[in-house]
Amino acid sequence: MAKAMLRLFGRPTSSNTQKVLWTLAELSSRTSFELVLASARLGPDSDLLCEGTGAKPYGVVDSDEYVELCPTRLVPCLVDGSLSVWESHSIVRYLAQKYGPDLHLGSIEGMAQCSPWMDWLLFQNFHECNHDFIDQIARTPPPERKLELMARSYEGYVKRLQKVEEQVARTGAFITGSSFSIADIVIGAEISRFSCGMHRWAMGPQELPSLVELPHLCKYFRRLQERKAFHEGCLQHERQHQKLEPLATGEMQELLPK
Ligand SMILES: N[C@@H](CCC(=O)N[C@@H](CS)C(=O)NCC(=O)O)C(=O)O
Repeated sequence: MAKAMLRLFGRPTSSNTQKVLWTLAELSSRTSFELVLASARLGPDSDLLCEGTGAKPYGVVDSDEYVELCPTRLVPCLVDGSLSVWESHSIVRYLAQKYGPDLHLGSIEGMAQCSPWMDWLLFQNFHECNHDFIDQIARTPPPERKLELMARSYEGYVKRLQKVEEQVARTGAFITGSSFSIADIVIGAEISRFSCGMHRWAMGPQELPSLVELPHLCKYFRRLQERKAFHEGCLQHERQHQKLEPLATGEMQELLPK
């Protein structure tokens, strides 16, 4: 059967876009896609925020055509034939349902196991810590970073990730149990950002906070790295975004720097 040809508006530096890129990598035998670089905040001229540097963003999101596809003018947005889907978790659910129901455990009941964790992530407002964390660590010149914002974001992540630590301690494998699912994609993308940001922070000049022990989350992060699609769709983009060297073949990233 011919592969479905999709169009994804987004940027690989966006953790919400990475959730979709990772899902598409999981589905690569069934779908192909074209990535259309789009953003109001970042662009080709600079890896820092355009609003701070005057650099040109990718754009696209400010066009009349884009608002027809995505009323919020944010990224990501997926176009599949005449249908456009926006909000990363909705896109991930759609792709799984249409092209790979095994990613939601193969049934409506499976979706009902995955979906609450995806809603939980949104309701916990990971965005609150993710936003300042990445803007400060990866997108602000090092001497201008605000340590108090970085420290608050770190604490925000740790507070929220304690629930994931408890859950993967219980399952001993993935978020909903023994099988990988879309719940792991959306949560894993947040953990990837957190981990890469902490490694970047460790490169200085700001001192790291004292790091908590999250032993089950460490194992879970390694388990996710056994998936090629995680590397291709998410981790390698985030490492590049955070100016971390590519991992050598078979090399594993530790959750937190030593
Ligand atoms: N809840 C939305 C949030 C979308 C969002 O905040 N996207 C960010 C990137 S992660 C964005 O579009 N930022 C502005 C830009 O790059 O123009 C989702 O999950 O898709």
